[in-house]
Parts: sequence; structure tokens; C-alpha cells
Amino acid sequence: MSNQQTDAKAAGAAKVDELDAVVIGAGFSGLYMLHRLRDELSMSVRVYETGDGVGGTWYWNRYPGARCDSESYIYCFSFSDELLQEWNWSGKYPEQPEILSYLNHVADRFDLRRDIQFSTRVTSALFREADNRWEIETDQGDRVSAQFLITAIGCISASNVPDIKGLDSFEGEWYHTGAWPHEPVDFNNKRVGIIGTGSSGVQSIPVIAERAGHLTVFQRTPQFTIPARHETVDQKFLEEVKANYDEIWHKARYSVGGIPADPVEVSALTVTAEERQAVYERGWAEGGFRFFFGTFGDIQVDRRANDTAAEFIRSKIRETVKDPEVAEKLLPTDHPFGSKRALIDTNYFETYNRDNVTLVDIRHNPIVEITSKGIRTEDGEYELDIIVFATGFDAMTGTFFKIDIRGRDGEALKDKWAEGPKTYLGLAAAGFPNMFMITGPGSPSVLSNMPVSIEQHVEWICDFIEHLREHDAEVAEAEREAEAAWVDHVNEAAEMTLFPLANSWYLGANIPGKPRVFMPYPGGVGNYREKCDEVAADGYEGFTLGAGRRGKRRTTRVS
Ligand code: NA7
Repeated sequence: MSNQQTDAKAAGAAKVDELDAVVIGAGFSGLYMLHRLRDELSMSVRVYETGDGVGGTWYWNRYPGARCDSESYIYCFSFSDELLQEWNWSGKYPEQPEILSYLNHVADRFDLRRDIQFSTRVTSALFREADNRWEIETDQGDRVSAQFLITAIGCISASNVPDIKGLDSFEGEWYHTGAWPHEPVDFNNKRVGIIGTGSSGVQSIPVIAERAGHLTVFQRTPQFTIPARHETVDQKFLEEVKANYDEIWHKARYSVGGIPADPVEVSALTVTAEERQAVYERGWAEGGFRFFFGTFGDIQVDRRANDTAAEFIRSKIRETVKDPEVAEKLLPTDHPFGSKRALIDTNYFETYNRDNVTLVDIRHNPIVEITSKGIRTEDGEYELDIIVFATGFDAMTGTFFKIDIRGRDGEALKDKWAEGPKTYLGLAAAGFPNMFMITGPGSPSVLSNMPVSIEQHVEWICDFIEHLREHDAEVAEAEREAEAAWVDHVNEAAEMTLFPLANSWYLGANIPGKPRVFMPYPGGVGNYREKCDEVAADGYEGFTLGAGRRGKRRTTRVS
């Protein structure tokens, strides 16, 4: 029996019916939330986690080549100086196994496992108005109540396997990148097909191509991607980082994307063509998100500026891919650069020069069905032993909808969000008292370096809970007007960018029937943090606090 199973049993045996807080999920968010609530606010907390280990996204996404696009020295917690100093990353961009080891280390170091119940899925969470408590049920038969419900369920956790006719008849193996098996998949001499060229596809295609007999890539939308320039971490650099972490985190917390990059003000349109080319060349050579944040200040907001970056990347694709017909199919032309999730890669375009790789453009040659032998497109059948779905997720809302969450008057969150998510600051929803979301829709979340956003949310929620205690308030609920104003603000901020010009999962466009609403907050993590701090400083403006069981429910704000 593994330690985790023992822990699950122990946690099950010590089941508590009445808790201060239930946290759903044991990834970055759930681990830190548990630590703060339990060890700093002395609350009784239970974390429920579907997987049999910690890690969240990094527990599930084990596909070949899976790694983070943020550089390792800032893809970690900053709350403990000792933790920062003792952990040494090996790669510039951390690989999935290393991030998982890190999160296991965090769980052990802060003795978190004893309050996590693994292999347990929360099935429902109902707000009981009679005593202002959440009643939570799990697929393991647990039934507990808690004053606070905190969702730490991640933004991209509900896998999307497209509904393609015939999948059941396929005689080979198939996998989704977001629910990858724990045992290695043997690609050796196999004919592999992969559908999808988002982050997961772009990361896994070069690695699978090296292992497979033949790889066929079924591409719906060509992508802009920048070379990551991955390398092992330079130890001198790491020493410098460790000596300057305070400054680095401060910069990251008040930046646009949660990374310590200096803002660039120069417009791509005010320099000469030669100067522009030189800046892009430098950005391309440096690689990673530095190309995105470190070249020109207007490529994300001005279409003409963006076109210059897009054309530069297309020229690089033409330069890299030897077969001009294949290169042509790989050129992204239907959306601005960065309007879909920005991608970085290692040898992505180079992979199409391999003899064992075929590119199929399913935009012009659509998939008709999956057969027992492989994938049939309009132009014929591709025989395959393995199909990999790198087809993404029902992002931001999908994981919420897998749980029956009901607030006041039995209102289902799924109904409240039927036309798109409605939240106040991405942290709370009107009608769902004492429920807090970590990196919920309406917060910078997926547009930022996640640990920075997660820490900000966890700390803000803890401060709010302390405030509630100090004011003897048991219930906090977002006000409908504040929520509506925030939703409007998120939409206005999105309209100022080029994001709405792409069919991306940010807008729910990858899921048939999902409302087209821009879900993350694109105003930048620094601005967002300041807004959250202002709300707190103003006595948690936009929230109604109630005295709950200890007194009559107040409808005015307590400050
Ligand atoms: P993404 O970014 O949603 O990419 C999914 C890919 O799969 C993308 O190329 C899609 O094409 C393609 N796709 C989706 N549905 C279909 C169907 N039905 N047929 C053909 N192709 C399809 O998911 P990832 O897992 O790569 O990345 C998710 C996030 O994880 C990423 O952004 C990071 O934040 C980490 P499309 O572009 O929609 O035409």
C-alpha cells in the first residue's frame, strides 16, 4: 500500500462532520490554501482530491514533453523563504516530473497530507441557508459540512475528447494528454496520430516523433509558437536569483503576466523596418515569453503592430520547414499572434522536416470518422496504432460544472453561468455565500504565471476570513451589482485587446455550444492585485457580510 493510500485511509478514519473549511483540489492552490487556513488561521480543514496524489494539473498532464512555459525560478511558491532557498530546479522550464516532485516536497515539508483525502471526488456542494453552512458530498460517501467552501480545482482540468463518430470502434489505444496514464506509453515502431496543436500538441509532437515509427499530425488551426530555448539552469543565475528573490517577486506581483519582466513601451510601428527586424531577431534568439513581453509594447493591443510580429514568425516558419507545401500549411493566418494561448516550443517546426512525420490539414480535409483501423478524413484513411487527443479542455467553467454546486434558493452554479461565468473579482459569486474560488473566471488566472496569481488569491481569501472573524460575521456574499460591474469591466478590458479575434478556449470557442464569453481577466496581475487590495481596504466593498447564526443577518456592510 502506498503512503498516499495509507493517508487516504487515515483521513477517512478520522472523518469530521463539521469543518471550518472544505477545499476542493490538491494542486498548487489547494496545498497553499490548506497550509494557510490550517497553520495560520488554526481552522479545521479537509482537502478532497480526485487523484491519488498531490499536483493537480501536474498530476494529470503526464504526456511526453509536458513542461511549464514559465521559467522554473518563478514557477513556484514564494511564501516561504526557506522553501525558495532549499529547492533547486534543474531545467530552465520545469518538466512535469520535476514540478510534481516539487509539489510532493511542499506537501511533505508542510505536513499537508494528513488533511488531504485522496482518490475522492466532490460530487455536490449545497449551501444550507438554515445555518449558513455548505454541505459537501463525495463519491466515497463522505458527507460533511463547512462554513467555507473553497474551490482549488484549476482552470484547465476537464478534458475535452471531441465527439468524433466511431471512436468506440477504434481497435488501437487512445489517450488524452490531460489524463495521461501513469505507466509509460510505448510508441516504439507504432503508427501514431495526434489531433490538436495547442500547447500540449506542440510540446508532445517533437517528443512522440522521436519515439514513434510514424507520426501523423491532424491540425485544425496552425499556431504561432516561439522557440523556448530550453536549457539546464545556470547555477550562477540561480544563485543570483536566490539572492534577489524579494525584488523579483515584487516585480512579478505588479507585472502584467506575473513574471518579472520590465514593461516595454516602444511601439512596433514607430521604429524603422530594420530596427523592428533586429528587435524581433533578438526576441526570437532569446526565446520563450520574452519574445511576447520584451519586444514591443503594442503587439497585444494594436492589430497593425501585431501583424509585424505575426509576419516575422511566419518568415521563421518558412525558413525552418524545408518542404514549402508543409510550411504553407503551418502558417497561422486566421488570428493575431497571441490571441490564442501564446505557445513556446522545442523543435516544433523542425519536427516537420523528419521523414516519419506527416501533417494533415483537417481544416481543408476534415476528419470524417474514426474507424477500427485509424482516422478517416475526406481524402482517405490513415491507419494508426495509437491516437493521442491533444484537444484541450472545457476550460475555466468545465470543472465547476462537474460538481453540483448550489447556492441560495437551490440555484445551481451551472444555471447561473449558463450564459458565461459571472463572478466578483473571479473570487466569489452572488448567491453563493462563503464560497471562494482560487483563480476563478474573471481573474487573471490563465493569462498569468499561475503561482503568483494563486498566492495572491489564497492570501486575499485568508485576510478576508480573518476580517470576518474580527467582525463576528459568519457569512460573506458578493453583491449582484458589484458582480455585474466586474463582469462588464472584464468584457471591456477584453475588448481593448486582440483576444476576441481568435476562436480560443479563453472564449469557450473550442467547446461546441459553449457561450462565447471572454473568461479570464486581461487587465494584468498588478492592476488586478491593486483592485483586490482596494476592495479589502474599503471594508470589502461589494460584499455583504452577515452575522449568521450568532445574530440576525445584516444586510449592510461591516467595515
Ligand atoms: P488547447 O490549447 O485547447 O489546444 C487544443 C488543440 O486541439 C487545438 O489545436 C484545437 O484546434 C484542437 N482541437 C480541439 N478540438 C478539436 C476537434 N474537435 N477537432 C480537431 N481539432 C481539435 O489545449 P492544450 O491541451 O494544448 O492546452 C491547454 C492549456 O494547457 C494551454 O493553453 C496551457 O495553458 C496549458 P483549434 O485551435 O481549436 O482549431
